[in-house]
Amino acid sequence: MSTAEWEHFYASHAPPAELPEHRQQITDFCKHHQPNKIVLLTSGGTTVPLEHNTVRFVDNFSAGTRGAASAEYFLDNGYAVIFMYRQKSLEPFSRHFGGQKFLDMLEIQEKGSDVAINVKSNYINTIKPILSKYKSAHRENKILYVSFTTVSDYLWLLRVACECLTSSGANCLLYLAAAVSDFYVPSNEMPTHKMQSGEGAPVIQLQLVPKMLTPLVNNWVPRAYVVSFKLETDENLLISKSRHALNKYKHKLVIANVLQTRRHQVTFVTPETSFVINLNTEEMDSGIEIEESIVKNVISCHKEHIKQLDSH
Ligand code: 9Z3
Repeated sequence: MSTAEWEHFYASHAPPAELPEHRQQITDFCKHHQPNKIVLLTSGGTTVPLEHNTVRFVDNFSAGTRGAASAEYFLDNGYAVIFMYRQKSLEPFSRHFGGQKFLDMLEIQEKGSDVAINVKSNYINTIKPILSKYKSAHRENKILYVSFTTVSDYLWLLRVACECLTSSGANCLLYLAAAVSDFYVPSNEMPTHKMQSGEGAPVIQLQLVPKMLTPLVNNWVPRAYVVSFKLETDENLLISKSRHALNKYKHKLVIANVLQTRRHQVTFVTPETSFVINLNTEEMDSGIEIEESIVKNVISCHKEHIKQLDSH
């Protein structure tokens, strides 16, 4: 993908209205945390609108579980976290209480006209550690939430976040777990208004989204440690495609996973090696999450990267 194609994408897609505000927030956050380690973590899927006044869009499966869980483990390990996530996808901490779970944890106690709502005693030990981590991350300004919805919002926000992070140099880690659409409908080919069924079945021509990793690795954050994720449904393609990505984009680590087994198995692929991280049934049943090991291993790779850059 040439630079021209890449720039063409930005030139033909208006930035999201909130971008200047996000730029300010990210700049302030980076300044506040310098010279400590900081991770830009992307999470959740992107949409591809089919109309400018969007009624319909193409989406993908990602709920943002990987990203939201990983953010908590980065915080546990002392990183400041820029959590760049798909609006309404899972968020760190609150992910534990989604759907009816939270309501099930509460009980109403009434004594005359006094009403109290309490956490059921058998849930206190579950809620307390999560709540204390949430409170301290917020009190210490350790996490910044910035959201996107469409693939073009995502690409704008990613570039701006990288621009703000350049000054963090090797202390910056990029953990690109979002499931970003490979295809989109170019802005100038989209109808303004809702497509009308009376006009017959629409023929929609999708185009390739330019790969952002080339400018990101080479120009935007050249000293950062960049980790991308590779998702396949055919296990036979997983390692070869990850190696291909490393060769093409020249970053340091691809975490490869298969859709069906992603909760309990991933493969770390570096230019020289590859190794598998696995959870067994017992570990899964006891509530251990694979993101804990993923983050631990990524952090030790990042440490090594900083050491190498410092010695040059
Ligand atoms: C991943 O592979 C993530 O691990 C998942 C996590 C999206 C599978 P969930 O959100 O799932 O926990 O449900 N993310 C990257 C997927 C991706 O689109 N990668 C591109 C590719 O495979 C490269 S950027 O080509």
